[in-house]
Amino acid sequence: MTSTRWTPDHGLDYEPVPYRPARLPLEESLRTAAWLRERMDERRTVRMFSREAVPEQLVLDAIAVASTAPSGAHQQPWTFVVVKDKEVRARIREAAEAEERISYQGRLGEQWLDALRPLGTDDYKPHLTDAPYLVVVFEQRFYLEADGSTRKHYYVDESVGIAVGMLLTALHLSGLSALTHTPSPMRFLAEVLKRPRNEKAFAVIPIGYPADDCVVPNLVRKSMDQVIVTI
Ligand code: IYR
Repeated sequence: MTSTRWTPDHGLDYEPVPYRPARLPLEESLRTAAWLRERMDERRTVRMFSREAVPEQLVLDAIAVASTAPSGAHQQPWTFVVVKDKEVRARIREAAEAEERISYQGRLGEQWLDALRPLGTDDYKPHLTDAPYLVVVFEQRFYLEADGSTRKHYYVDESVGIAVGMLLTALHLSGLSALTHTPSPMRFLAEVLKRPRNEKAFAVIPIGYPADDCVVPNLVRKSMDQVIVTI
C-alpha cells in the first residue's frame, strides 16, 4: 500500500516512527464495539458515594488513560490534582457549597434552574467529602516556563474536554463511579490547591463506589437517529 508523507518539506528534526496497530479480525471488532456500547450505556453520573476506600492504582491508571488523549499541538495542557486529604476535601466542599448557595438562590437564573430541576441538584454537596478521591482537573491556559516566560497553548478547552471524557470512560470500565462537577465560579480551587497562575480549574471529579442506597435521576438517552445524521 502506498502512503503519502504528511510533511514532505517541513524539516522534521526526527524520523516519524512506524505505526502498525494490530488489525483485529472483523468479528472481534464487532464484538468489542457492541460490548463497549453496552457497557458505556450503563454509566451513570453518581452523586451519592460510599465512603469505602478505592484502590489508588485504579484512579492513577484512569488518569494515565486520560493523559493519552489527543491535544492541540500535542501540548497535553492538563494537570490532574488527586485529592485524598480529608481536610482539603472538606475545605473544597465548604467553598463549593458557599458558591452553589448563591447560584441556586438565583445567580443561575430561572431558565438554568428550570433545566436543572429534573436532576434534583441543589447546593448540598456531600459527594465532595464522601467520595474517597477528588480529581480536580486543571487546564493550562498557557505554558509557563521555569523563568516565568510563557508560550501559547492551542485548543485547550477541547483538549481537556476530550481527556476528561476518556477519564470518565476509564473509571467506569474499571468499576468506579464519578461525577463531573463544575462548581461555579471555580476560582477557589486554584487557591485551595495552590496551582500556578497558568492553570484554571476545569472540573472536580469525585470518584468512588456508589452508596448502597444510591439513586440516580430517571433519564433517557437520545436514540441513535436523534444524534446521527448520515449523508
Ligand atoms: N454547578 C451546579 C449546577 C449544575 C449545573 C449543571 I449545567 C449541571 O448539569 C448540574 C449542576 C451544581 O453542581 O450543582
